[in-house]
Amino acid sequence: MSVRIGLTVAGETSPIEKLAVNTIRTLCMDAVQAANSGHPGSPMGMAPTAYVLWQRFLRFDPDDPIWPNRDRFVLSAGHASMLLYSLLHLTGVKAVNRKYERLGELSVPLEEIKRFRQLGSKTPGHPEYRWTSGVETSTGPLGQGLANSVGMAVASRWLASRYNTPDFTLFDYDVYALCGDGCMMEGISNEAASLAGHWELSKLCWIYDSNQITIEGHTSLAYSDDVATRFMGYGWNVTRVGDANDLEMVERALKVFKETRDRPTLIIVDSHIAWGAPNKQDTSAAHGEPLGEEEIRLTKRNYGWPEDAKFLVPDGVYQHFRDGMGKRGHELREAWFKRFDEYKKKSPDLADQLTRMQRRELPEGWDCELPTFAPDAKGLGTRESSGKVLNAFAKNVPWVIGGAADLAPSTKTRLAFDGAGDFEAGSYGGRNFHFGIREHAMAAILNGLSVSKVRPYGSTFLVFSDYLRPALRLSALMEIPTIYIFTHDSIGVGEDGPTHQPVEHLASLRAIPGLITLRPADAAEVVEAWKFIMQRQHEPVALILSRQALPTLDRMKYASAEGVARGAYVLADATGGNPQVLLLATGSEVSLAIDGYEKLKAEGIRARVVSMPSWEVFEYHCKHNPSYRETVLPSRVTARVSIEQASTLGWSCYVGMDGATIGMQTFGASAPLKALLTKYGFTPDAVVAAAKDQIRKASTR
Ligand SMILES: Cc1ncc(C[n+]2csc(CCOP(=O)(O)OP(=O)(O)O)c2C)c(N)n1
Ligand SMILES: [Mg+2]
Repeated sequence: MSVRIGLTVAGETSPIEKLAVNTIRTLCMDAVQAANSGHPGSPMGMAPTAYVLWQRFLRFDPDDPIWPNRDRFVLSAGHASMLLYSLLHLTGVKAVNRKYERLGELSVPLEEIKRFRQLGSKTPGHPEYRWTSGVETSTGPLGQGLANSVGMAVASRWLASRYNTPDFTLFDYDVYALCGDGCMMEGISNEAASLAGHWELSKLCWIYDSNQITIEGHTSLAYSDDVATRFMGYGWNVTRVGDANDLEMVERALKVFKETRDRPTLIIVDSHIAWGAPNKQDTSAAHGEPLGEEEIRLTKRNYGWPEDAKFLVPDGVYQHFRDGMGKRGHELREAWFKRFDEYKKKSPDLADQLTRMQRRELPEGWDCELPTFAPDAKGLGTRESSGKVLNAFAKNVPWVIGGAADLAPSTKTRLAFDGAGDFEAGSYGGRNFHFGIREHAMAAILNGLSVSKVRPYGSTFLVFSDYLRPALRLSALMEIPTIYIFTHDSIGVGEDGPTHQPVEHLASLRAIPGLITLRPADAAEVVEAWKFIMQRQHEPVALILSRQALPTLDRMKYASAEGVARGAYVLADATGGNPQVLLLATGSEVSLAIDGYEKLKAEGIRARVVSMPSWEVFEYHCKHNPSYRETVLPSRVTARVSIEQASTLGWSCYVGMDGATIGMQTFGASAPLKALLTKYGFTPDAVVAAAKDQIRKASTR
């Protein structure tokens, strides 16, 4: 086949390269047209850049897309998903299943490109982690991928620092992220870039598709940043490719990245959206809709492509990718595994850690040093007990790493044992991270760490979970076990007032599918909560902790905290197990429920206290043990009271439409906690009154 104009190249470009680039372009155009939905413009503009990166640089073995030392490619501009799918297809990336087993079949066969955006296809609208092998992280919400890539680049450094030995370099992978104007505008990318610069993450390269077009039109509508200067200010190395079609210029820029050892690199690529489309190039019309049959024909004519051919992969193109990226990746992977075999012999302990980490398994005896807490009426904040528990097991799980958005002294998340250290520029083995006041980037970086198979946690006040919610949502969507520690979990914060008192946050976190929220009641429940969390392989958890001290309950008198693993359990029961009223509570309100229970008991009223640290875990447990719900919440007992210092949204599910909910209907206020508890009705007397009222009403139902 003859190629008339494939690329306006300055240097010599072989016909097969032009053919390969235009195959990427035309697959994208055809798939979007067939789906009658999608984003053709950016893939058409960036195909040459992506081609050079994949074919000439990326160290990626298509036969093993989860090889630990592979370079990562993140498509932060997730709407350009067809670009990634085309690359996965043309390079022959193979599928792995959920158990990390290699299946031998293509991750994205041509039929799946033809089924772009259809139900159940491997080519959903935006790239989805754990669904399409070779997709390193789910992207689409702009900016997230960029911040994820920082997490991956952190992991590259951290793993190198911890696991490379003088004889063996196991980790030295690079992380590339491709982004557009949208990613650049989003706040999260600014936070993430700032951290990447601060940490001097030289293994990180962002490639900016500067086509100056977004949905509403030219970027000048809303954007006049001098991006290069901005990134230089962050401490990045900035380089520019003045013509996205110039393969050699792209190569030179990537070489500059490879040679830069002390800072991350931003490559600004001046590109044209929908390059080659005679009527749509450089217009926002090419951003998010099919080009149209006629425009596609004209564009293909421009490319020297058969005008009516669809989903055409010309002879030689697959082979070309096999000879380039495929061969390079395969050889590197083989050599790596050979090296790893030797490494296993010399450093069996470290090798064992890496193997477990990859499979999300825990070391033997990881929990052997967990503390126990004696009954104590004064007790301690669950943030305090959590800090102790975290330190006790993190010692034995070397890849548990994390930090806070400048709140570690308050969230109690610092790892304080010998050798924990701080992650810093040039000292990359530390386990404590200082994310600064950047909650959103913190969470997305945690996700980048999670997909790199270390076990990360991050912390802030519960009220600021809103600042990172988009990334937390993606943890759940990606089914990765990122751990969020949210302290200062209610009006219990007291004097800091309503700006710092979460109200609606619990309800809104519970609304995220797949996220486990856990709000332990005392130190014993904290221990059990952490045991549960650490065994998660695919679910993120929001651990909700109090600032204020909570009594450590006497577990000889009340039930064992092991019930946490069932999400809800009977903590204190009526004599004979025949309650008149159920008191349901979580976290700091469980001891209040107990106080109410004791008062009721003294009056001869039979109450049951159900501690309910996790709705999600309870639901999951009941699904698999259907009788358990009835054991805990007998349906014949309709007198029910829920007690939680938060929005009552959702509690009717457990107390019924006629049940009582003691919670927050408004924002809180600034005052000492005692005054707030009285003002908002969190007193034993209020619990007793509600319980009696419920019993009375139930008798008339
Ligand atoms: C956080 C977020 N906000 C909004 C959107 C919707 N959206 C998708 S693409 C896009 C414009 C992106 O422009 P650019 O990155 O320049 O992509 P291009 O048009 O060049 O392909 C917007 C607003 C989104 N995906 N994520
Ligand atoms: Mg753009």
